[in-house]
Amino acid sequence: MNLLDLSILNWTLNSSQPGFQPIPAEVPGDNYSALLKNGIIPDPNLKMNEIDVQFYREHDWTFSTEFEISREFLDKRSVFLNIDSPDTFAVVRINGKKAAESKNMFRRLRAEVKPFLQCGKNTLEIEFASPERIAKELFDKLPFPLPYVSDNRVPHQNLIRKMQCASGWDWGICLLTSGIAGKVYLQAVDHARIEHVYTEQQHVPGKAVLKVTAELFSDVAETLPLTVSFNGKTETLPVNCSSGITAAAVEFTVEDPELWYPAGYGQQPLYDLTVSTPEISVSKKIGLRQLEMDTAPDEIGVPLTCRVNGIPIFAKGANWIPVDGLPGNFTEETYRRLITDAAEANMNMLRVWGGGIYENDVFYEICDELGILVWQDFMFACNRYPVSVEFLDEVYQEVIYQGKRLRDHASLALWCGDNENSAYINAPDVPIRDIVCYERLNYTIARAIAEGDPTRLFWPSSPCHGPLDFENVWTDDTRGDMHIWRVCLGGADIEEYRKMTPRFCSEFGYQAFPSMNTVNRFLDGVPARNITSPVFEFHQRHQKGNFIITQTLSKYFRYPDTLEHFVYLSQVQQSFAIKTGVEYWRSRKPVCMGALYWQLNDNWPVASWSSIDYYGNWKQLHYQAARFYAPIMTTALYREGCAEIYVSSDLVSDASGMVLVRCIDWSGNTVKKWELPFTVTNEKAVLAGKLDLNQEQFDARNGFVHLELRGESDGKHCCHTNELWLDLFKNCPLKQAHISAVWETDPSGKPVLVLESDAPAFYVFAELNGTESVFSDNSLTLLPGEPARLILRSCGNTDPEYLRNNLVINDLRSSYTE
Ligand code: BMA
Repeated sequence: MNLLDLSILNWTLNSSQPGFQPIPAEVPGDNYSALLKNGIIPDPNLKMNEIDVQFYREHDWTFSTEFEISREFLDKRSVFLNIDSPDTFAVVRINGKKAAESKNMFRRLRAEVKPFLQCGKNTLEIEFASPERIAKELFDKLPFPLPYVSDNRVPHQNLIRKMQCASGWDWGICLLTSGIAGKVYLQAVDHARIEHVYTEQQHVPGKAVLKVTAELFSDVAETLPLTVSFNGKTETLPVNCSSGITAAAVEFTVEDPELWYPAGYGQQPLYDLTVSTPEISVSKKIGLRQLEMDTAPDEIGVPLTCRVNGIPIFAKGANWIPVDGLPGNFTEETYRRLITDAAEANMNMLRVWGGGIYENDVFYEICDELGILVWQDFMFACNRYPVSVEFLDEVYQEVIYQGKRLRDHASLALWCGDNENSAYINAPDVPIRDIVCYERLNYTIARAIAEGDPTRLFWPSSPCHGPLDFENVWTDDTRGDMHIWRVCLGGADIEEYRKMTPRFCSEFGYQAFPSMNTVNRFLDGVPARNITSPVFEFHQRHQKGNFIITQTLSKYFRYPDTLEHFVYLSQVQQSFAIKTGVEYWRSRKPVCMGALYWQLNDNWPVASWSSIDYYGNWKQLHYQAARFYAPIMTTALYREGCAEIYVSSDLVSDASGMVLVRCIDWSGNTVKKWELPFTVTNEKAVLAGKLDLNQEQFDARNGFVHLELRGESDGKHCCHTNELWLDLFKNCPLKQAHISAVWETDPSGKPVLVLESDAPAFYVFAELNGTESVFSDNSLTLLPGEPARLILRSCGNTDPEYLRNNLVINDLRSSYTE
């Protein structure tokens, strides 16, 4: 045994806080998770408990453990300590002596520690200095002040390499944790160790060549055999290591490779790769594909189109933030649940946003497996950053490390310099020094990633138009990627989304409350029934968040009559807003080739832009996303009394069929219908027809328009349904529907909810009171005589009586009184 996994040991946590008694802790894990588990602090996610736990961040924290070392282990030539993601200012002591240190959560600590070890019992202490104190010390030494984003509750976190949203964000809890977020082990070797394994792919028709590079570290000159296995072939080569890093490479040719595709475009075959020295082995799964981001200027400006194996991909997805306020809760189970939820909503891309973390390996492994492309930001967000030689060197090392760590993931589509930093330097009052500083940092990142992963596009910033092109990024929709915040935060109407066609929209969002179950959980017994009560406002982190929700509600909807309906309607509104943007941009394909809404998930229970709340409930938006991101979609635009019907397809093969367009009155009778034939390719959306509703004297007083697409592609049936509203929701004389709900069981034993309505009912939403639940479909339009069957996909309680007694069904008309 030459590997000692330190995470399986018993660890103790101590603090510089006077009188603190050591407690058991977990590694990987963090101080707050340990305090919570030991009953010392209340759950910071509930009520306003977050306030009471803040002072812990002022202290230093020491994780310690003891372990036995055998003579055989110690007799090896080298013993190195590995700590992935030490968070953040760590000093490692072995048997009381300082053995290593680290100051960057985004790097791996690796250090030779043999001189500090002894045969038999050893002690290991990892002491983390208060990130608040260190940031303040760094600030005091700055040659000129650097402002930080106002959402950060702890100042100067832009000066340290720690998850930026740990100090709070406009959706985030502030928990400035200390701990270890990744693997911790000791490894003893007689020969060189493997530092990195990475690959590069070359494709010609019918053939792929994979170059595998291993970087070995040795403290002496030596020769050792390196064995590389790929696709059933094994090569062994002698490597002449010099002292330090030596790179060795070997190539494999794969005839007729099974290519990897993003979800919706093909399968995700993964080939096994193993690289071994006689002592250490590294395994990876490799997806063979040709991926490029097309940014070649065109007649409009600059596109940003992802092509995989030559196929242009319309990127459909959302922004990803850290899954929890506590790194101790970054579990594989949560990653799998959320990425599967993304895939189930027909997404094919997630953007790992720059205020969080370079995600854990398992995140990218699941994305490879499910075909979810990753837009990877470097971890800089909404801030100005230092440009001292020391800071830039730290960044340089971080970027190379992350490049080499992540580049083999088939899902990884591009690297992006930061989130919105470039947009911040473009304000009219920004000093020239800030611009120079920004460009220095951005250039450092660009140079480092060219070394760590030269195989992908480096996109300087999100949003930007391209290298050194940051002008008018909020308004110019002809070049590169955009963040569109003038709807929601800027107060513009939802229809504003249709006044722009971004080439790629990497952020746009709308706020909503989390589900009532989540609200009840965070209230935790507080008898608040009002969104302006302190505890509600506490679980809203954007200054104008609740104001925007209520203001827009009164613009578009009849004001809801209860708290439950308020929460419900906020989700209807959110889903309507995002649907409006996405459907319009898809109808403009290929001018627009990507829509990633802000944001997929939450890191605590909060009102936010997310489509899945902290406890896993899908908001209406997530169910609607499955529809507006469907592989083939029909949508309608209402202009000057006419309905323009579009079809947009991301199916690889051409599709054809017809769209049945019906004018339906508020009682559910079809008063007029058309059948519009269409043929559509993956290349371009089409207009299937333009219908003059004025001529039919049909408007919102009479009813609404229903679209039903039926077609065929590659011998397979495809379908999609949608509606067109002819006025604001509040101006439509909806009929009160009676919705019947019956529970049945499907052949596999899963509960199925059958819903039927006697009049058109909109945004029909089923939930279970008291338990998180996810259905196969939800947020429905029910037409009389057309029942819907919803499979209960997951729920903490499936007891038939519980299901019967706790079903809550809302629909648009029931959310208000006349
Ligand atoms: C975007 C993001 C985040 C922020 C969100 C909502 O710009 O990059 O910084 O949380 O807006 O305001």
